[in-house]
Amino acid sequence: MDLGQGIRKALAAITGAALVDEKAVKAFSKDLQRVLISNDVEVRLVSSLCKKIEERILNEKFPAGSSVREHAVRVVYEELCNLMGGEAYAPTVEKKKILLLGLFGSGKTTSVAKLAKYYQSKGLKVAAIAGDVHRPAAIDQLEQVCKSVNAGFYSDRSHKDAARIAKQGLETLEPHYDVIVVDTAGRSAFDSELADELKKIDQTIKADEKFLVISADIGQVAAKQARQFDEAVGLSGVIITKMDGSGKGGGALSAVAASKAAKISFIASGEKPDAFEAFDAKKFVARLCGFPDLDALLSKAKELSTEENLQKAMEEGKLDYETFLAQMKAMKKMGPLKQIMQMAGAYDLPEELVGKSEEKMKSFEAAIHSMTPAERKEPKLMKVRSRQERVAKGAGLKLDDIREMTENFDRVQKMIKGMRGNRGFLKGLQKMMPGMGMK
Ligand SMILES: Nc1nc2c(ncn2[C@@H]2O[C@H](COP(=O)(O)OP(=O)(O)OP(=O)(O)O)[C@@H](O)[C@H]2O)c(=O)[nH]1
Ligand SMILES: [Mg+2]
Repeated sequence: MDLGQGIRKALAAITGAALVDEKAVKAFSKDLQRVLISNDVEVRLVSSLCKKIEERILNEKFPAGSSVREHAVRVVYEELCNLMGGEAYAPTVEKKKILLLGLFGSGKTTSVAKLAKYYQSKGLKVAAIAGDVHRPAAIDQLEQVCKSVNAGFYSDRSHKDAARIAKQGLETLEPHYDVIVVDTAGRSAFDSELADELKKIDQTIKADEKFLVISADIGQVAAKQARQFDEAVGLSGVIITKMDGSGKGGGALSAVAASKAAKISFIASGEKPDAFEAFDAKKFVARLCGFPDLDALLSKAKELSTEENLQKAMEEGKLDYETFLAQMKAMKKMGPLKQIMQMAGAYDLPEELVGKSEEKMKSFEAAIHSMTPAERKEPKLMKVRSRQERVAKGAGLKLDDIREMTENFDRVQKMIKGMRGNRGFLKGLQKMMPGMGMK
């Protein structure tokens, strides 16, 4: 089971219980243990976490005016945040040299594109140097990656001295670019040869950031890797990739956090360059628990779309047919809709709602254009059969199409309301997520 799904299911023992008593808390704790262990979180971390959660829920005083349910959820949320590393990483936006390290196939080269997009979105110019000299194909791969995101690229296929290439690359690129990422060769296991090569590159280029790239699917072993690389070259952060495909992401994150070798800087949850974000344990856990991360959603929406209506609808938690249309259009533009919805905390969204085809969108659009301004503003009106018939006729559609649209509308509206309606839960999160517009 997906970690978030498991946690939300376990949480139901508390949020859905008639009485949050010792029995309910113990039942929750047991479920949570099972979920975390199946996500490869280290057993000792799990048992101390669960003990602490039980202890705090049952014994800690909570503010008057809040319910024991809210208190319990807050405790779970806080303790999971601690497990996943606590503080958020805020990458500095300035000129810098980044060295990427990691074992074979961990996602280094792919992460170059992601980092490039990330820093480009902050207004910096990014280029990469091909420091993986052992495989010619690796140089081609990086060149392609750079092209795909409009990043600068440097390689030298005439020799295999990675440190020298990195140095020459820097001299060539530094006058023209702000952020320079050096991709390096992986190895199947950490050894002294790899450590020496990385040390040499690092001494030559004097990297400002050294990111170890780790695939989430190694789970808790990530801690050992982080320690080894940190001892060898000194890490400034860890990038955990493949959070999407792995059932061990929680294990990897918590192990790296517990190792104290380095902070988790970024997480990647897909192959595409934009499936990447600076790691913030609070946001991550909020999402796992099913709290909407409207903040991330809004900033993503802002980045990708100028549809102000969408933001307004999200901010106000209110939807009419105009905002609905704008929202659907914006979502199409944003690409992988599911990911966006997941960012909004709507993890378990029915597929048919998120995967609307272009054709369907067009017919919805035609229908909305056939509505009167009053109908657009007052969605209730569209429940009336005679209105549905008129709109269907006007838009050249069947009555069923209109029904489908109104049903979809209701679901999206319900979802937005749900995301914002749970004020009890959200009160405590307000401070953490400014910009949610909660009162
Ligand atoms: N699903 C998923 N796949 C990823 C992610 N990051 C990387 N991959 C895939 O993992 C594979 C290896 O990625 P690379 O970036 O080539 O890894 P590398 O560390 O450069 O590998 P070497 O250079 O061989 O050491 C590729 O097929 C990527 O598309 C991710 O976050 N999610
Ligand atoms: Mg590579």
